[in-house]
Amino acid sequence: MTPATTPNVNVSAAALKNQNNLIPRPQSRVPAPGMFVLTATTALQVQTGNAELKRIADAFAAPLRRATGFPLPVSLGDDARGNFLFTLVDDPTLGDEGYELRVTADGVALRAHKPAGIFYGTQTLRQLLPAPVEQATLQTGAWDIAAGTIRDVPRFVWRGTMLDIARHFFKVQDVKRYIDVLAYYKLNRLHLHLSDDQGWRIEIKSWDRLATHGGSTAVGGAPGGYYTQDEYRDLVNYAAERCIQIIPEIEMPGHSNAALASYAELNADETARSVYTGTDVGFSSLAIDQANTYQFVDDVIRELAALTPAPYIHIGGDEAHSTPDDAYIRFIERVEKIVHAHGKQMIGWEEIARANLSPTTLMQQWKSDAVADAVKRGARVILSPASKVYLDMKYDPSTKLGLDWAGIVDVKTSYAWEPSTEIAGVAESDIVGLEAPLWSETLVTRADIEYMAFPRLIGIAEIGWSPEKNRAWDEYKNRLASHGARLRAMGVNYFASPQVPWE
Ligand code: IFG
Repeated sequence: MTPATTPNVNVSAAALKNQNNLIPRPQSRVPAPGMFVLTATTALQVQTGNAELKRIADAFAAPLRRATGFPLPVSLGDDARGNFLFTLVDDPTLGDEGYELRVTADGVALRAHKPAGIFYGTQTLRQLLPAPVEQATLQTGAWDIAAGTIRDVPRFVWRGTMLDIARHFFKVQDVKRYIDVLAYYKLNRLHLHLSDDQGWRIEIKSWDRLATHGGSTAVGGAPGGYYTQDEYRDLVNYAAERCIQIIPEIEMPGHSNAALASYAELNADETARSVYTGTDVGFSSLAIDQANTYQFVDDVIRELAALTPAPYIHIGGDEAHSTPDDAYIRFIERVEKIVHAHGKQMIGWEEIARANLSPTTLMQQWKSDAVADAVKRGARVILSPASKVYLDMKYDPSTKLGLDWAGIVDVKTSYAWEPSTEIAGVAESDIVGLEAPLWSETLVTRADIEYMAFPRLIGIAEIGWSPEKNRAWDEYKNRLASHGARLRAMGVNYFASPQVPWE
């Protein structure tokens, strides 16, 4: 039996292929001869005393045990006893999310400056293993990992997607499954659109009718629903364990019919609006010059801030067609002060750029270059160009789900664009990152969410994480093609776009 350290152990073609098909593409990857083979004696080891690393290692090992049938014990210790070593090192060049992964025939060494880097290294390890590793049942293997060194650091800090919970409501369990796939592709922000004209989806204890009445229905009269604060905390914690920050959005002053239907006194004419199940936009507005409007905003922001570990709260601000311009600007500037008073920074859709705001407020670009002015005043931007990354846009005219007001967004369109040149006057240094909104006017089930999100969101995750240089659709589409087997193994209802040579 040749000793396992023989350097010229052949690497299996499958292992090499997996190493070539990673998404997001790593910043640097140097293959080496040989491979590490997972076996019944493989043991994982976490440096002593780091509970978060132990949790990440356990979360990585659990699905591997299920698919391989191997015990894969996780122990604490600093010697090199285990052949899977997870350690934190003092290497600031790896930043908060970067990692270095070294694979040899003898073992795997995963190092990072922060725990999130170890988490992201384990997502890469999952992709280095064959697709059946993602199955929930025992598979035959073999479980080869090609040798080599990967050093990987993300390009943008903000790599996200938005899920519209307001037009249609989605249960915690559905959102958790969605989070699983987002984390697998190293996305780290999930913006939840929690209120709109058609629904209010988060319990606010000081204004309880917002959820109980404002959350009672949905577009087309579909069942309503809302998250209790405990359910919301559970979602926030689930996401945080997968290095995803939940960013809550409460829409104001427009897109506010659900609130105006819940409390008569919030309306200028003291008359509660009816709940709304259509899909028009721009017809609602909070009463800008009423004192109780700001009590409402303050109470909602206070309770939401207490539920939000992330440093940001999103206050919407888009399509306030029923709010006079000067009143809108006064309102946005006053709300920013309320958000700051509750210890959070503010995010708003691009329309808020008209107001005079703190440079810490993030502008979310979606359909114009309005943010270019704000950038001159020091604002930073989240890019969400509707014509590129609105996941509710149809893939092609025959797509049953979705809309097409921003055009048809096929898989290539959502990948073949470059953030640093997307908006004139908005350079790389002005961009905190990108986010792909998925509006749910036409989506009812988790399968609908997955169909519209995948595979486009996978390419967007690559744009957010991978280096700009050499990024090209003709190369990427072949890597994406190999992920069909992974998505199928995870049970994801993705759209098998004819633009991709799926395997
Ligand atoms: N624009 C509206 C959304 C939604 C969307 C559907 C923004 C910021 C069209 N506002 O996108 O509420 O209706 O594609």
